[in-house]
Amino acid sequence: MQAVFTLYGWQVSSYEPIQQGLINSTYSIQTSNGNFILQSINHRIFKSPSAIDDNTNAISKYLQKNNPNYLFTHLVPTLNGNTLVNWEGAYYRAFHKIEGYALSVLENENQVEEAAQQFAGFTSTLKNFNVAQLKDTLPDFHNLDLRYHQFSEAIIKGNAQRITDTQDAISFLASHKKYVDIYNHFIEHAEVKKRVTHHDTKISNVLFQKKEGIEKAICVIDLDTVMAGYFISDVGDICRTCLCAVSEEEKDLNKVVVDPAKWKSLEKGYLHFMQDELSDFERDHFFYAGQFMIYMQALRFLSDHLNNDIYYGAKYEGQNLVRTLNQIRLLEQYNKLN
Ligand code: GN1
Ligand code: MG
Repeated sequence: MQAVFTLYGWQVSSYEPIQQGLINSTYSIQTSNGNFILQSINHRIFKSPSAIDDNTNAISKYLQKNNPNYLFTHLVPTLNGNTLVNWEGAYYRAFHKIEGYALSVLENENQVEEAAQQFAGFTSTLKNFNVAQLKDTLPDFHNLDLRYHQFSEAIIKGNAQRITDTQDAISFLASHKKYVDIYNHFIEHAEVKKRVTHHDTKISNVLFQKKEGIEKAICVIDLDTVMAGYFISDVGDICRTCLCAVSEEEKDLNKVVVDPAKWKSLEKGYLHFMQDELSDFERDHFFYAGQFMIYMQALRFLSDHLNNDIYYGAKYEGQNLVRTLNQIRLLEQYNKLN
């Protein structure tokens, strides 16, 4: 890693890994010229790191011109002016460290409203940015039709023992296929628009700051999956990760409970910036957004469990099944809001 530091011209005093996300590896770097975040991109998943780099730079350029006060994780170039580094087969990029903290679960409604507002603010700030300019960093990432197809394959070709052991979860997901039909109908509708979409609005991707006792969300991070997309992706992942006091890792399903007050705050926070943007048809799918994302995540976790954890990996045997059962429970609880 020392060689990478040299490319940036950093005199590093200390650095440590930070637990951020399931996919990339992230480090906090302290140097004599400031603090940085260095991240290596998981090249097995993101086949085109340069697409991520191009997207981040295109948005960065747009914001510097049109909205320079918007707090954004602009990329830091190397001494040679590159914002993407390929070193011994690994890809790195760096950001200035923004002071703040991320949360893995939210404790109160104010935090939910703040987080939802930040994600909505991101899309609405970029409403005049030409979304067609963005590259697909993960093609078909939130294509529910495809995710269902992958699940259908996993329940045939996957680990036979695991398939036998998860019949209840498999049946549950198969019996809720209507969410796929709604998705297919939704994306074909004339009133549905593609916008700059974050596609990973889980709660740990918002930074918070506390000033004079007041907690505020200050910016969104983790922009690898920013692509053209539908608002249901972003609203959905906020629902998935903000409404419940425990995360997707929780094994005790009795703790997976959805808080109706947090739902109200989410809606208020998101619509604060997006109310005028959404069409009536889109607005009618606000609640569906949560079903869409929780269901898709359950499909993805179970498919991965059946495929021997090739995508997400597992720190312990059955971790992706734990996540699946958690998400199924979350979906059941979420549906009680309606
Ligand atoms: C992954 O790596 P991370 O935590 O940012 C995944 C998301 C899932 C999430 C579940 C590229 O995000 O889609 O919602 O895990 N990202 C990718 O925790 O697959
Ligand atoms: Mg991510």
